[in-house]
Amino acid sequence: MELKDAANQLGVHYQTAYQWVRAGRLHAEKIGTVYNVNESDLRRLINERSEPSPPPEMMHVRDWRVQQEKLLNHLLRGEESAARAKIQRLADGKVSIVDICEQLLSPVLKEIGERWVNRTLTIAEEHRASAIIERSLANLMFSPVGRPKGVVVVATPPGDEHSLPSIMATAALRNNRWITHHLGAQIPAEDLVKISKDVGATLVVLTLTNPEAMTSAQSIERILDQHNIAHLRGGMGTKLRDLLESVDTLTKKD
Ligand code: B12
Repeated sequence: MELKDAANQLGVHYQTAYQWVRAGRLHAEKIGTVYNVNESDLRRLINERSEPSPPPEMMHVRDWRVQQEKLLNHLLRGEESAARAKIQRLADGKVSIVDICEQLLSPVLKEIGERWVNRTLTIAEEHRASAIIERSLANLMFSPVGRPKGVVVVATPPGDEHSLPSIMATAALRNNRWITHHLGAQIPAEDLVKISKDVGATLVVLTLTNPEAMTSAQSIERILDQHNIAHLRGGMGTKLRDLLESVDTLTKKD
């Protein structure tokens, strides 16, 4: 049959089928000015195309420092689309959320913190970068198939405005089959207790970045203890892998 008819059966434009012939993907014989395709070659390609496409290959990041520098530059210039595309590509390449946070986002945030302290970066520039990262993280949260392991509430104690670590903790937990209620920053203790009971939380995860909010964190922990609600706290420099391990250990005990 002629290539144009084969293209119809394949459901593609003639030019696409022609490209496939040129690339050797579809065998065709040129007779005069017309390409002819035989039935069995066409069937083979139709079958091949109906196979489910393989999952995307796992991306291997050769040098995180290069990635960090590129992301930092996008963030400093306020190039949101480019920054988000960069982070999303890693997630699409099956790089774990823990690696994305700890190998890429946290080091970049730390660099932003240094520049802010040295006054080579304004608060506005820091806020813009933090907000872009926050929006990128929202896209990386998914709930994988499989039985949920339990329910976790994630919050930041009053007095601490650093919301990003709690978003990272939420993303890591959610992607590891925990139903996660993310409350963000400045949550009063009594509200935290109420919502934790309402959702039947297995435990509460507190993130503490501002050391000045330590007393407030400890006071929340005492209140959670009074209500027999299990809790874990992570702070600056603690690792998401440890969080996931601790949470899993807690459930195994149940
Ligand atoms: C962005 C930022 C802000 C933003 C926050 C915006 C936002 N939406 O989050 C704003 C502008 C609000 C802010 C304010 C302040 N900030 Co600030 N901030 C930062 C900055 C640049 C990034 C913070 C961040 O997200 N870091 C990256 C995090 C994700 O990395 P991480 O800490 O290792 O986090 C891991 C753990 O938390 C772990 N984790 C999370 N949950 C759990 C749970 C468990 C159980 C476990 C095991 C682990 C775990 O996962 C994370 C990823 O691995 C840092 C610089 C830095 N070095 O981090 C300064 C920094 C934290 N800020 C600092 C300061 C001083 C302040 C202010 C006091 C400044 C001021 N004078 O007003 C205020 C405090 C306001 C308040 N009341 O809280 C200091 C803190 C220094 C200190 N240790 O005392 C830093 C380090 C800057 C610096 N170099 O001086 N900040």
